[in-house]
Amino acid sequence: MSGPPWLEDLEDGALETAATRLRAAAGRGDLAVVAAHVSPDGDALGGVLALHLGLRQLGLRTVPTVGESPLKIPAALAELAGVDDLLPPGALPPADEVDLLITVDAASPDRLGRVASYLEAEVPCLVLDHHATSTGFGDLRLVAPSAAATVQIVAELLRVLEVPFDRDLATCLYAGLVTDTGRFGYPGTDRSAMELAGELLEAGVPHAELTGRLFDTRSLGELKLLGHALQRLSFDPEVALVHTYVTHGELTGVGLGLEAVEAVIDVVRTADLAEVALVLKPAPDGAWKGSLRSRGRVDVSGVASRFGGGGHARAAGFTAEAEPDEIVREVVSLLSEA
Ligand SMILES: [Mn+2]
Repeated sequence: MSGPPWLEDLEDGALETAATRLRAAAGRGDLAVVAAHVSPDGDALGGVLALHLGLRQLGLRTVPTVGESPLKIPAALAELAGVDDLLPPGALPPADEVDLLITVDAASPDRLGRVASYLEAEVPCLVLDHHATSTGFGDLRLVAPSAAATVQIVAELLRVLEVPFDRDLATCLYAGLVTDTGRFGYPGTDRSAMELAGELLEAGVPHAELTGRLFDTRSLGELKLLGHALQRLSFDPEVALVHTYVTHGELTGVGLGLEAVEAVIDVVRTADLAEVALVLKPAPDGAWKGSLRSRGRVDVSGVASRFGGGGHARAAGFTAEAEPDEIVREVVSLLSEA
């Protein structure tokens, strides 16, 4: 069997170079900070924790982190092995004590939050990612836009390093795989993703329990928030855009943080007539954050990038300093140009 097709995206020998460097770093007892993007999803967090668990076995000292504080881990991911080792940015070692920064699923330095300061301090950086919009930061890049999930790249790197997938490590990888493939429903899902899933199941991943927690479990607050968002759902037939927003008051009213809005877009985008879905949520400084989803005909990363954001063709995000109705008008106008 040949390797996964997305390996073609990597520069020749990059995987082996990364493995060689990590082995050498482990031999020296180096310290590596392993960082997910802020507001981590299953792919980012699962990838970070899998690297943390796996590279530790080689002898590398690893510090898993997310560059934001307070760190809010989605409840479904809170039981992954290694979660308790995550350090908040304020507790991270100073740059002169860190030998390597490893970033997971982050397309640009600003997605790293406070961890980006290591880049400014010129700490060597290994990038693992699958965003086509990756900005090109880092010294050694394992970036494969055709991979369905970053954890596939993590798994391949650990395989080259001959790190065995035990149940805990496999569960971290699986959490990323099942999240970023949309339970193996998104178009990026290919044989290589399915084969990795099979291998991880064989390693003992409790997949029914994990996917139940990830996809079929909501708090009452989340359901009430969904109610608010659906109450004001709007549809623009001209550009087949379904859109809504969630206010700060609604979030505090149900005792939830901004990360709870992620689940809203997953329901809103199921609208049958919609090609594109947009959900806005309040950003800290009076601005609004937009999440865009496309059924595939429209590349929403293009729309997001016009606001200074980014993402994938089918899922992208941005921040805008305008009122929700103005942002919607702008999105409609960008979509009608497309
Ligand atoms: Mn991802």
